[in-house]
Amino acid sequence: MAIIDNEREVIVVRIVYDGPPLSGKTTSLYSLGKILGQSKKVYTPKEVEGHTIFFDWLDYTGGYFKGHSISCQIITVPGQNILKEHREFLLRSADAIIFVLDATHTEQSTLDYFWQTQQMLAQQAEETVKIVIQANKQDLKGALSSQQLKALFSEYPEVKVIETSATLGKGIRESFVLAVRLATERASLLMERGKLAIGRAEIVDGESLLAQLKNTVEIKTLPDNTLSTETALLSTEIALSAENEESTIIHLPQLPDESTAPQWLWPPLLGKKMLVALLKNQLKPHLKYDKTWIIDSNNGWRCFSKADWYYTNPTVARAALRTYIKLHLQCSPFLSEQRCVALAQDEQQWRLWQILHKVPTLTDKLQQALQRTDMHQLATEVLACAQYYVHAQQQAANYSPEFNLSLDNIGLDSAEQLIYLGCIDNGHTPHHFSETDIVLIEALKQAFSAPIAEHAQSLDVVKICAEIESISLEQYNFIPKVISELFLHTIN
Ligand SMILES: Nc1nc2c(ncn2[C@@H]2O[C@H](COP(=O)(O)OP(=O)(O)OP(=O)(O)O)[C@@H](O)[C@H]2O)c(=O)[nH]1
Ligand SMILES: [Mg+2]
Repeated sequence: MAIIDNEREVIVVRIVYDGPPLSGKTTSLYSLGKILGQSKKVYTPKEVEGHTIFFDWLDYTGGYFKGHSISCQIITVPGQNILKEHREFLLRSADAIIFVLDATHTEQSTLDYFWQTQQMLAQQAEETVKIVIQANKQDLKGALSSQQLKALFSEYPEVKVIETSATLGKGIRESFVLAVRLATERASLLMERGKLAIGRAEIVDGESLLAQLKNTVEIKTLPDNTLSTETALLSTEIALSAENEESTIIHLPQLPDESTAPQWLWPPLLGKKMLVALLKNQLKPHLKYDKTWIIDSNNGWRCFSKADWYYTNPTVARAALRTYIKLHLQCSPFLSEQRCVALAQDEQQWRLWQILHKVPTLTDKLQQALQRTDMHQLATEVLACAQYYVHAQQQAANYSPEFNLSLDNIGLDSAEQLIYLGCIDNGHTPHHFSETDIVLIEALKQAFSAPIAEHAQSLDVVKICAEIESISLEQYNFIPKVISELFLHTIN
C-alpha cells in the first residue's frame, strides 16, 4: 500500500504484525506504542476473550525516506483461522510483516501458519513483501532461541529472527526498526519501477480501516466458544464440511475409496476394509508447508500424500505404487498391519497415498509420565519413553527406507511393540548407531527438551533429577544423564 503524499511530504507505509493466535501480536503493538511514547493512540475496534477480531491500529511518523517523513501505519491481524478473511485482507496491504510466534510453543503448526502467510502474500502482484520473525515470549522458560528457530525456518534463510518479549518490551523496537527498513526498501523498488502510488492515502486512521474492512470482507461474528476451539486447531485445518470447503482456496485431492480397483491398492482385500473404515468418519485435511497432504479421520486413521506423489501416466503411477509396496515390505516389522498404499484417480492424474491407523504415541506416553505425582514413577516412565525413542531411532536407521521420526509418529501397540506412524519414502544407506553416538544423543535432546520444559515448571526438578540419576539402565546408559540435564536446564 506504500504511497507518496507530496502535499503532506510523507511516504505512508504499512507494517503488519502477523502470526498464530495468542502469539503476542496485540501485546507487541501496545508495547511498541509505549516505547514510541504513543500508547494512548492505539485503537482496537473489538476483542472477544482477549482475541483480536478486526485489528489493532497505531500510526507513527518518524525517520526519512528520500526527503519525505515516514508515516507508519502499524496494525495487527487477528490470528484465529476462523477470521482468515480479515487477516488475508489486512496482510495484502502490508509493506513489511513482523511475524510473531510464541517461542515456547513452536511446532509444525507455526511453520504451516508461516507458509500460509507466504501463500497469502504471494497473491499480491507487486514487489515482494519481506518478513521479520519475532521469537516472542523469551521471558518464559523453554522459549526457543533465535538460533534454534533459524534451524526450524531453514527453508527461509533470508528471514531474520529477533528474540523478543512483548510483555517486557524487549526486542520490540529492533523488530520494528528492521520492518520499517524492509518497508521503505520495498517502496524504493516500487519507485524505481514507476509503480509507487502518489496521492493521498485513502486510509488515515483505525476508523477508516475498519470501515474499509467492513465494506470489503464478509464480517465474521462468532460465539466466544468457537474461538477457543480454533485456538487449539491453529491455522491450516480445513474441516471437510460443505460450509468450509467453499472457503478453501486449495483444491483437495481425491482420496482412494471403495471403488478403487484392486490393482491400485495394497494389500487389496484388507486395504479395502481399511478404506471403508477411514471414510466412515469426518476427515480433517491439513496441507503442510512442504505441501504434503495429511488427512486425519476422527477414528484414528491418517493419510499421507507428498507433493510429488502424483503421476499423469498410469504406467508410471503403477511403478510408483510397486516401489512403495516394496519399501513397506522392507520395513514391515516396524509398521502395523493396519496400513495400506493406494492410488487415487482424479481425472487424468493418479495420486499415491499411504494410509495407516494410529496407536498411542510416545507423545501420549510422555505426557502421561510427566503428570505423575510419584517422583520415582515419573522418573521411571520418562526414562522408559526415552529408551523407546532411542530404540526406535536405532531400528529406523537399520532400514533403507527413509523415516522422519518424532515422538508424535512413534507408537506403541498393545504388545508394547514400536510402530512407525509416519510416511515412508525412498531411502538412505542403513546405519548402525553406537551406544554413545552423538547423533542419537542430540536427537534425544531435541525430542524431549520441549515437553520437559513445558512440564518442569510445576515440578520439583532437583528431586526428579536425583530419582533419574539413581536409575541405571543396562542399555543406552547415557539416557539418565541426558534427561536429567534437560530437567536441570529448565531451572538455570
Ligand atoms: N510471558 C509473555 N506473555 C506474552 C508475551 N506476549 C504476549 N503474551 C501473552 O500472550 C497472550 C496473548 O497475547 P496477544 O498479544 O493478545 O496475542 P495475539 O497474537 O494478539 O492473539 P490474537 O489476537 O488472538 O491473534 C496474552 O495473555 C499476553 O499477555 C510475552 O512476550 N511474554
Ligand atoms: Mg491480537
